[in-house]
Amino acid sequence: MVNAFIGLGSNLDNPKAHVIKALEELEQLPHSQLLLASKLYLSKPVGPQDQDHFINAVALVITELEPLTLLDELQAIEQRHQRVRERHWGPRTLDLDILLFGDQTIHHSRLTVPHAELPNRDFVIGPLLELSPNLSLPDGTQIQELLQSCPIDGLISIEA
Ligand code: A4P
Ligand code: MG
Repeated sequence: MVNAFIGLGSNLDNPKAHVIKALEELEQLPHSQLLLASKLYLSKPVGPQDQDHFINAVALVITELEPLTLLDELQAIEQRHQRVRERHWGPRTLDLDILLFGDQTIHHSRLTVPHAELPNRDFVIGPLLELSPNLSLPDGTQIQELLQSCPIDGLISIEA
């Protein structure tokens, strides 16, 4: 069993509802249990600025799935939310990213773990710290330390 942190993001078509629904779907992941979910956060878009703010959250699941099988499951959930891939870092109904998979480092054509952008995104670091203040990356970096190079900027926690 491995603890996996999953990032959720949406900025299209009632983003809050997409994220709440996705958290419910994470409860149904096979061979897994949803342990914790962060608050929902309103965040400024990273990437193209001509798009709406995002709703972001992070979930902690404990799973027996292999990392690529977990990715398949998450992509199936994205598909159910009519996820269409348009612009890189552009608007989306639902984005599910594997942020951390235990203390594993994975370099696969379909999967990079820790998520490559984790250290640069306050909307990931903030909820990770909410769930697990002493969390560290596989290389030993404390998540807390990431705040020095990526301070929280305009991240607002909202009522679910
Ligand atoms: N992939 C590789 N590693 C992973 C991983 N750790 N978790 C591959 C999930 N997928 C991973 O992803 C493309 C491919 O990445 C997948 O097929 C998978 O095999 P995608 O989400 O379809 O593509 P994308 O959106 O073009 O790029 P990317 O880099 O995944 O975008 P991100 O990093 O997900 O960023 N601003 C705010 N405020 N909040 C956001 O949530 N999100 C994005 C998208 C941009 N700006 C944002 C937010
Ligand atoms: Mg993604």
